[in-house]
Amino acid sequence: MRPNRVRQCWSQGKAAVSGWLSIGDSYTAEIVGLSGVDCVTVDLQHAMTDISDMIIMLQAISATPATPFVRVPNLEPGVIMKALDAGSYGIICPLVNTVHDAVCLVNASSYPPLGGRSFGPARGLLYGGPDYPLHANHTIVRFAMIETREGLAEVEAICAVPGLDGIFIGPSDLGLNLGKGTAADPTDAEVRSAIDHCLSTAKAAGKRAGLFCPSGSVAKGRADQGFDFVVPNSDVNLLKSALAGELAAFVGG
Ligand code: 3PY
Ligand code: MG
Repeated sequence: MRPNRVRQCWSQGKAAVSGWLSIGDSYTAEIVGLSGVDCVTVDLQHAMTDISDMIIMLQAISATPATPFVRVPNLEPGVIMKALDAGSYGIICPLVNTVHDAVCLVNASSYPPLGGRSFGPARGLLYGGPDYPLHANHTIVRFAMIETREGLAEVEAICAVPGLDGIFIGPSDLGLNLGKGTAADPTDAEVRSAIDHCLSTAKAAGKRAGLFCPSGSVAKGRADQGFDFVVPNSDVNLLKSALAGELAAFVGG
């Protein structure tokens, strides 16, 4: 089976860097996949994307060295299985608040005996290779998103769920749930200590930790701190900030 570059980074002791696609388009997916990132995550939760967009985006990512991941819209087994059948090598599942949620995530993303994923790997076979069914369970990466008070309170038990590879922190939702608004101020002491607590809990359980970052420099700091999977912002945010910078230069110049 084609290897998962995220796991390859981890076996070399490095953090994996993922692009983040909010624009439902194959050309953008190809550009981000060729940018030098290890992974590209197609966002189905907040992005303007649907399942048909996801399939052509995964096809475009296949033409690049980056490994494709999908952030599913919710903890719905049918969508998780469809993303995997379409060739995603990783599932990032939002709003995992309980051990039961984490067990459902592992169950939907793993073939028996580990879980209850239904057989029909479709594009997974084309992207992964004919031995996909034999190796899918230990090649795919499963991240449970910790981004609520409930999830934070349960993080230790969630990290102990067998088959779960790690947790992925959503700083905006976490900040919102901690009463800090949506700005996800990275300097806020409570948010910072919640993020540090998630990281140390994941590490103590032998699990991986990832998070969404506002920039490459924040992502580098988080990787140095011990995070295993970092996202240096999304296509949409990067496009907006690059264009704002160019317009400011135009107006200023
Ligand atoms: C959050 O910050 O809440 C996220 O879900 C990041 O993608
Ligand atoms: Mg979120």
